[in-house]
This record gives sequence, structure tokens and C-alpha cells, in this order.
Amino acid sequence: MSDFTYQENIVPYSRAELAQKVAANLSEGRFQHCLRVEETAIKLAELNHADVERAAIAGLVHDYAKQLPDEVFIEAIHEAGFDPELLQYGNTIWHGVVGAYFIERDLGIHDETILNAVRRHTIGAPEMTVIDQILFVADFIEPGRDFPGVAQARETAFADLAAGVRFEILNTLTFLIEGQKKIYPKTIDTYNAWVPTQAH
Ligand code: DGI
Ligand code: FE
Ligand code: FE
Repeated sequence: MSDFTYQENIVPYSRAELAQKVAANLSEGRFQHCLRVEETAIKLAELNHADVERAAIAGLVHDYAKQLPDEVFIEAIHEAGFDPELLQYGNTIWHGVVGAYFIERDLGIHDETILNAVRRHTIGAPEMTVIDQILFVADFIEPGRDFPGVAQARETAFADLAAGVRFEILNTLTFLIEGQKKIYPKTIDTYNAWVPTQAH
């Protein structure tokens, strides 16, 4: 990845400068995950004839806000006009939906394609652009992931991106329900739009 340089002016930094800013906000382990998501997003973008540079940037920055303290998110939810319903959730939901706000502010990324992909990377959305789908899936199948079914998730996603999205949503929701976790309503909207093969 060291020879990867940005060709467009999507970010006011070189790839190395951007990586350094992301690294400064994250633990080493979380930063390495971002590098693997970047690499996987590039592969998926190439396979799907999508915008490689936007996919790469989205992958590199997607978890930028993951380790910010809860108080910082709570203040942003109050101050920046986010849905107060978000206050009932936590970092898992916030780091994408609200994280995009910090990415725009701190990293100077104003590209809505990238910001939307970050917003949707944890919970998805009923309608997802190709870049949304690439980031969503890359995060799930990056080479460091190890969970039951990851091999099938990789095989499915590399063969058919949308099938990879469906596989991931079903898998995640099943895991959340089995663990009796609270489901963010938009996660259910995503499931309803992508997974059932019949309307009823
Ligand atoms: O940030 P990462 O760990 O790289 O990955 P991510 O942003 O996709 O977050 C994955 C976690 O998010 C996974 O443990 C499932 C969880 N998640 C997704 N939707 C929901 C959720 N957790 C809850 N409680 N409710 C949701 O609706
Ligand atoms: Fe994440
Ligand atoms: Fe991630």
C-alpha cells in the first residue's frame, strides 16, 4: 500500500498524511483494521468497476471516530442536529452515523459519497450506493476478521457484492438477536429492504 497515491483532490492530504491522521486517533490494532478495510475495499472496487479512490478513502477513515469518548459523541448529537433517539444507543451505532461528522470536521473530507458510506457502514441502509456496499462488506470480510461463516461471507461477497451485503445483514441481525442485543430500528429497515425474498 505504500506506493498508493491519490490521483484526485477528494482529500486535502496525501494518502500517507491521511493515514497518519487516522493512526493518531486510534489504537494500533484498530488502525491496522482500517488499513485492511482499505485494501479490501480497493479489491472490491476493482472487481465491481467502482471508484477505487473513494472506496480506498472510505476504508481508511471509516472507524476514525471509534475510540472517541462517549461524552464527545453525546455533545455532537446535541449540538449538530442529530436525531436525539441516537442517545439511547452507544458507540457501536454512533461511530459511523455520527463519526462521519468528525471525519468531515477533522479530516477535511466533504465528499458525500464517502461520508454516506461511513454513516452506513455499521447499520447499512435500505438503499446503498456501490461505495456504501463496498465499505459495508469490506469491513465485514477484511483478512483480520475471524468468525463462524467468514469464509462463506468472503466467497459470497467476491462473487456478488449485493449478495455479500445480504449475507452480512442476515448474519449480523441473527447474531444480535441471539445475543439479545438492542436493535437500532434502521438496522431492521436495512434487513427488510435487503433480505426477505417475498414482501410477506
Ligand atoms: O467498527 P467495526 O467493529 O469494525 O464494525 P462495525 O462498524 O460494522 O460494527 C460491528 C458491530 O455493530 C457488530 O458487533 C454488530 C453491531 N451492530 C450493527 N447493528 C447493530 C449493532 N449493534 C446493536 N446493538 N444494534 C444494531 O442495530
Ligand atoms: Fe465500524
Ligand atoms: Fe471497521
